[in-house]
Amino acid sequence: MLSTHITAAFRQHFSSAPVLVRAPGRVNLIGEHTDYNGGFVLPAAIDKEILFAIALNGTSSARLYSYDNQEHYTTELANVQPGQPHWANYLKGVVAQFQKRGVTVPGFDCVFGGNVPIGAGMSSSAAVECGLAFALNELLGTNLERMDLARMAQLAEHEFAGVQCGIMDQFASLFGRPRQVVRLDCRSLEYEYFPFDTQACHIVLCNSGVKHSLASSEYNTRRQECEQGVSVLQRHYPQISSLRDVTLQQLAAHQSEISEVVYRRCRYVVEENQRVVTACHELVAGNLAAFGQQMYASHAGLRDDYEVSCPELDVLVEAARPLPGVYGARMMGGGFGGCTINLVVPAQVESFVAAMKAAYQQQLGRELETYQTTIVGGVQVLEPAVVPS
Ligand code: GAF
Repeated sequence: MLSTHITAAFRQHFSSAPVLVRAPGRVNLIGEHTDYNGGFVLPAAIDKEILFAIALNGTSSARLYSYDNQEHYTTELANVQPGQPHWANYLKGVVAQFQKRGVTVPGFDCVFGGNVPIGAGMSSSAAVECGLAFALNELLGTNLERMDLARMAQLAEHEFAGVQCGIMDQFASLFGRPRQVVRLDCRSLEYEYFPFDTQACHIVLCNSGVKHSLASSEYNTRRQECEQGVSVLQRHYPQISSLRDVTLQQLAAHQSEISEVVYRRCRYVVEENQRVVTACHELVAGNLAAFGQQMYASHAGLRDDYEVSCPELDVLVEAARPLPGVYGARMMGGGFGGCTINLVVPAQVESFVAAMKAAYQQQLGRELETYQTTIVGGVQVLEPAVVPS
């Protein structure tokens, strides 16, 4: 069991009894690239997780150990800075957020590791950030609210990983509830849970195995393009603060003032927000087929207008579409690789997985990894595993 391994590794590398914290990755059913546009998302925390064992160490350093990389990293807490791309940046970024809030972070030891696949669009980085933020909050007794921790984890990603992400991933990791998806209004930060029974409708992720190195820079570019669109529209509609406020009619009325690319980016976001709202109605009505149609439309927008898909993801969505028992499929997360998310009738999951693996092999000569996920609760403290000494 993962908790036994992480606790044992902590015992091996450090002393004292650690606090154990579990932080999940996430799926997002619909609402992609809407979070940083003040819009809606519909994520859930999943049974892929990062575990942390953490304890104060009486020094002035954070002594970190990545179980998955079998690698140590030590940083002086008086001088926490982002460095070259490295796993420690996500952790240092969180420490820096506590310090920015005036919290003195004393020396601590931390072992972390898990099974959220990296670069697969399941938010392994948010799980790392949220896990440490939650663990430090416990350890230091800072009593910060979960939403504060989500914001701090998001800022860690901005300032120490260089990705100007929205708040969806950190929110999902911290606010997940078993067997429920959650619609978040990313502007007001109000949220509503909706039941989602993964016994009745399976969530199957198909990992393209692709991770394009341009993903972070293209992500930041998309964000800037959306902001450009907003600034043009604000000249006409001063009340607009984000694409969330824009209608397709307003956008169309000022198309000539916006570059063709920026126009398409904005159109996608405006339509995607509407799709989340519609999809939630379908979910409440129990109409998964109609929900799935919104997913296909989301993928088309991400591919054609937002241009964050890639050939491998497109192959996976098109391969899924005609298969029996598939309600819907789309790329998930930031894009340029990672996974597609597929909603599949339970009785058809086995044949779905076999057909998808065959199609991916046949069309692209690549092995396909798939995961059936269940929806779990958000970040929590676990009972430390009992490890024989
Ligand atoms: C990444 C980001 F981290 C999220 O904030 C979100 O924008 C997502 O891409 C796209 O919906 O996961």
